[in-house]
Amino acid sequence: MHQTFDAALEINLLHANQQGADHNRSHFDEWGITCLNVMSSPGAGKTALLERTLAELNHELRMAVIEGDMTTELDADRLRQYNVPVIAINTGRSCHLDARMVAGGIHQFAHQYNPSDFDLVFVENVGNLVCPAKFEVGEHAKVALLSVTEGEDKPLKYPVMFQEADCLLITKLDLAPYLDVKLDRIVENVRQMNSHVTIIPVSAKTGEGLSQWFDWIRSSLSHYTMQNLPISASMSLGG
Ligand SMILES: Nc1nc2c(ncn2[C@@H]2O[C@H](COP(=O)(O)OP(=O)(O)OP(=O)(O)O)[C@@H](O)[C@H]2O)c(=O)[nH]1
Ligand SMILES: [Zn+2]
Ligand SMILES: [Zn+2]
Repeated sequence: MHQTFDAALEINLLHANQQGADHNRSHFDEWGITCLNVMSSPGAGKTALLERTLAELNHELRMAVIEGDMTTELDADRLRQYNVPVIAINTGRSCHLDARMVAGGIHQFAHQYNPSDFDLVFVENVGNLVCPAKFEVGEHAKVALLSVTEGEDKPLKYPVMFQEADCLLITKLDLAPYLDVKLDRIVENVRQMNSHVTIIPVSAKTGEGLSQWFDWIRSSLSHYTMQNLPISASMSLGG
C-alpha cells in the first residue's frame, strides 16, 4: 500500500534534528552570537531585506550570514557585496535547511573567522512556507516574511510558519496600493494563528518600517546576550 505520510518517521527525523539544533545553539551561546532564522515562501524578499539590513547596521553590529539555497550561490553573491562573511549552503533536493547542514556552515565559519568577534548571524532559509518552520537550525528566534502579493489567506492555509514565528514582517508594502489586499486582514489572520508575534510591515524598496525591524533586532540581541552571559558576569552586573 502506498503511504504518503509516515508520522513515526517524521517524529524520529525531527528528534534527531532537534539534537543537532541544540548543538548549534550551544556554539552560538558560547560565542555570544544571536542567530535569527529568516524564512518565507520563494521571493517574499528575504535577500532584499538582508541587503538593507547589512548595509544599514554594518557600523553598529558585526554580522554574518549562512545562506541556504537549493542549487545556486546567487543570493550569497548578492550579500557578499556588503563585506560580511557569507557561508553558502546548497541543500540539493531538500526544500529546507536542517540542523546538520547549518552545523557544516557554522564549523566552516568558525574555521575562517573568530566567531567571538561577531554579534549576529542570519540564516537565510530556502524559500518554502512549510518545511523550514518544522526544522530548527539552532536559532534563537524565527523571523517569517509574508509579502503583500501572496494574499491575505496564507497564515490560515499554511499555519505552522506563522505559529512558530517570533517576528513577522509583512513585506513589499510599497506594492499594497496596486493590489486588492487589506493589511488589516493579513494582521488579523496572523493574530488568529499567533497572538504574541511582533508584526512589522516593511518595504525593502522604500525603507518604510525598516527602523522598527532594526529596533526589533536590537531588542532580541540584548535579550539573548543577557540570557547567555556566564553566571559570574550576570551576577556582577546585578550588583
Ligand atoms: N517592490 C518591491 N519589490 C521587492 C521588495 N523586496 C523584494 N522585492 C523584489 O522581490 C523579488 C524577490 O526578492 P528576494 O529578496 O530575492 O526574495 P527572496 O525571499 O530572497 O527569494 P528566494 O531566496 O528565492 O526565496 C526581487 O525582484 C526583489 O527586487 C520590496 O520591498 N518592494
Ligand atoms: Zn533569497
Ligand atoms: Zn522539506
